[in-house]
Amino acid sequence: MRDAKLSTEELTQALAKLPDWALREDEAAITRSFRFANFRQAFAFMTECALMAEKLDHHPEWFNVYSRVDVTLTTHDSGGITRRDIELATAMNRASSRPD
Ligand code: H2B
Repeated sequence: MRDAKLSTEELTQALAKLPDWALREDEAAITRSFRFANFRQAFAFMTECALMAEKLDHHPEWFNVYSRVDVTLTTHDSGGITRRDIELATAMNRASSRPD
């Protein structure tokens, strides 16, 4: 079943709990740039997120250069932001703040 896109109010509430995430200009995705100390840490984060993404069956769009990981979350099947993006963003925040 396709998830419903979040309403403006639901989105505002969800983003209030994700202060490091921004709404993309077209309002169809949320974005965050993660910074790490080095490539090893950035890649460890990506590895953990990749496993989480498989479990959630929800996958990030991302771009990595050295210690930086730029993430875009959107639900392709729904053409916008759904609860799945909020769940994955929350899980990615947690993964980024875990010690090695
Ligand atoms: N990830 C994201 N970001 N959006 C989706 O709509 C999506 C996904 N759909 N991962 C899933 C996979 C779907 O294609 C499979 C068949 O469940």
